[in-house]
Amino acid sequence: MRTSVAIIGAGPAGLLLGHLLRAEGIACVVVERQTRARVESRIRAGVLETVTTDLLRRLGLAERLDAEGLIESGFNLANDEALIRVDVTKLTGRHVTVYGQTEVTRDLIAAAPSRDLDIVFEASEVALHDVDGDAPFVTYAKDGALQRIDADFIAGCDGFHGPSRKAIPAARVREFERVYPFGWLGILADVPPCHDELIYANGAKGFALASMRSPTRSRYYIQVPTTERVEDWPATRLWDELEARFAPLAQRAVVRGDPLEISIAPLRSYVFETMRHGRLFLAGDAAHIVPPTGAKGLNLAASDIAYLSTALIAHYARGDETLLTGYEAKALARIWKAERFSWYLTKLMHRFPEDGAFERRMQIAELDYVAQSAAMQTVIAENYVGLPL
Ligand code: RFL
Ligand code: PHB
Repeated sequence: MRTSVAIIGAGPAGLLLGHLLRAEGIACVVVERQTRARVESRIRAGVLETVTTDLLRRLGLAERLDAEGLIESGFNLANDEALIRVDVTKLTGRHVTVYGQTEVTRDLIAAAPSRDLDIVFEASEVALHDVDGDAPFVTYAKDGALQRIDADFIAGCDGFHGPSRKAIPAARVREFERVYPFGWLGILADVPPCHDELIYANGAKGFALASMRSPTRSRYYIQVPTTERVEDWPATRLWDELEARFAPLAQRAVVRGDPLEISIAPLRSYVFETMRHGRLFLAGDAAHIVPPTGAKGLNLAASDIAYLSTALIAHYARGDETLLTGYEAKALARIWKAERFSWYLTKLMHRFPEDGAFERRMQIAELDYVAQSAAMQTVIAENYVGLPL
């Protein structure tokens, strides 16, 4: 089979790119390792910047987002029992939207047939070939048969563990990484949230986050050592912990319910330079990871795709190569700023096992400063709503 752009991965990055290209009549195919059900049931991000919602709106795929998404005009940082509200709309004129990544993915997959976007699920042994030549191609196995897609370009949107990044020779690459000494233990449950806006709390027992998906669905996280296992955390233990953390901070009591999911996610900062090798372009988690503090991961995938789709469209519409040539520099400039903000907020809001009394006093002083300074709050707010494209 022959196409213009072979897209590897049906996460938010690959699906958005596929839709944006098809909207301009550019041929493309998305190749995904997992089943559709698996892709649609992954529970991840919850907070969307306008960069992300604007893309969905431009595609005419924001109907459910507009009906169900919660407009958030502020969020809270807590230092022990003191709540600091950051009024992002007052400070920036903008807002974020609470709408789960799961729902974004479902909306994009549901719309694929009517937009003539071909998604191949359950493709195994996906491999990239000749990415630095003139005729790159992708192979995969499906239902026992080997398939081949010849393309002008390959978009590696296959997340942190996919094969695309590995197709770039090590000699051309620089990697930057920080692994944090803790993870986030998360719970999702159909219970009303304890607060109308998110609370990122730095308490004596570490970080905790009260978030939500809707007025009837809550999402909570607590910081746990990387050695911890989900089996160590029956729901009752986790609810006890969340109640202790949020009772002094929240507008309402923490309501308990059967967990829809309990999981542990490790925290990492990671950037892979380069994002282009020949006719292969990387986007999203395939090229970078942020710790979830600040909710930048999905939104960075969306901004990469905003740049990459514009560049590919300019190539096909006008033979203009300048945006493709400039893709990496443009994407990395925004990525590094999101890396900085996620790292900053992670350091400010977590208890690091190696930290002593001095580092804790630094956190207290900084949070106290944030509480008193409109300038500091503006810096945090403009990063939280997302820096301009
Ligand atoms: P994804 O979503 O990982 O999608 C990549 C897709 O590629 C597929 N794939 C392959 N396909 C074909 N062949 C192969 N060999 C393949 N290998 C992998 C995968 O099955 C998948 O469908 O990357 P993308 O599109 O770049 O999107 C990035 C976001 O998903 C990610 O940044 C965020 O979810 C990160 N993240 C969070 N971000 C936030 O902003 N807020 C959060 O609360 C938040 N929570 C999370 C997260 C990521 C998590 N991970 C990665 C485990 C919680 C978790 C648990
Ligand atoms: C979530 O609701 O899952 C969420 C919200 C904010 C974050 C991370 C995760 O910073």
